[in-house]
Amino acid sequence: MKVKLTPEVKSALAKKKPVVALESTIIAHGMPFPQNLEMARKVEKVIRSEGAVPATIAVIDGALRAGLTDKELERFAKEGPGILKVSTRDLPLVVAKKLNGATTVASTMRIAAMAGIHVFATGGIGGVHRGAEKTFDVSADLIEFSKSNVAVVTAGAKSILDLALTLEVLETQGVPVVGFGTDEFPAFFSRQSGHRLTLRADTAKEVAAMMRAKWAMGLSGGMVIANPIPAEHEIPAVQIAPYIERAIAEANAKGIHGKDVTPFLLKRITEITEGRSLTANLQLVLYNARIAAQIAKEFARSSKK
Ligand code: PSU
Ligand code: MN
Repeated sequence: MKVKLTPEVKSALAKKKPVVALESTIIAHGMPFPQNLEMARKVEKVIRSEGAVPATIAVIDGALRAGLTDKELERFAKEGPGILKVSTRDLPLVVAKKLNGATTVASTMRIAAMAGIHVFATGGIGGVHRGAEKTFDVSADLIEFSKSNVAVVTAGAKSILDLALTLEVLETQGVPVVGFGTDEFPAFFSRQSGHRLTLRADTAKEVAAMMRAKWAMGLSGGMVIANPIPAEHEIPAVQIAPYIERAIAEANAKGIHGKDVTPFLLKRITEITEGRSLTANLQLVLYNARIAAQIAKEFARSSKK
């Protein structure tokens, strides 16, 4: 099956120019309107300003798509949760029934890899939820990291997750988690989590070299490029922790489960912090997009050799 590309993305890939994939669940389910639309547009702008081509990924009328028009971005932002949240499990349904779907990190990685895009910028990745020893709630994002050859630039993961277990699952699957300018796994809103990393890169060039080395030896699967939120925008862990605890307690009390857990927690944290978390979220996504564009440029340069 082919991914439907916009002429811009198609031409960039044919000429081996840098392309950065973006997900659409963050637009439809990760942020409220109109901040989600502002984020989607700004992220594309940042990637262009760095000299790379943005390719937002989604399923539209059953077609796997890389590159959306501004009208399509607007539609996903406005319809929000009215659009299906589509992880890898859900791809067959939306394709067969010719539906629209907002892709998560997992399904975005898969479609990006099918299109030949190897760098992807997002906010936070899914992971092992707290209490997973009882609920078995482990995001399909982690499973896809063992399959698709895509480097994902993320501000780590929100502490709605059990970060220690998330890192263990990634390690088991042989997924490199590379601290970008850090020795610690960042916790999304906060630069620090207390979880040490063993891999570190300080430049985009170093990341591109690791990507090349990994795939050259047939070690298939993705990489996590853990890029801490800029210091001026961070919300220290001690401040955000009680809000996260409260949101998780509410989710448990309401019996929220399955694919609704993550969107529910994201929404409640935004409400509880009266939008402060949303500002931090926007800033870290923009910064991830910038670093992803730089990595895509270095990776494209090395593939031309
Ligand atoms: N974490 C965030 N923001 C997000 C998501 C996760 O901080 O928008 C979204 C991403 O699309 C991610 C998905 O792939 O939630 C994970 O959902 P689940 O936990 O149901 O696998
Ligand atoms: Mn889940």
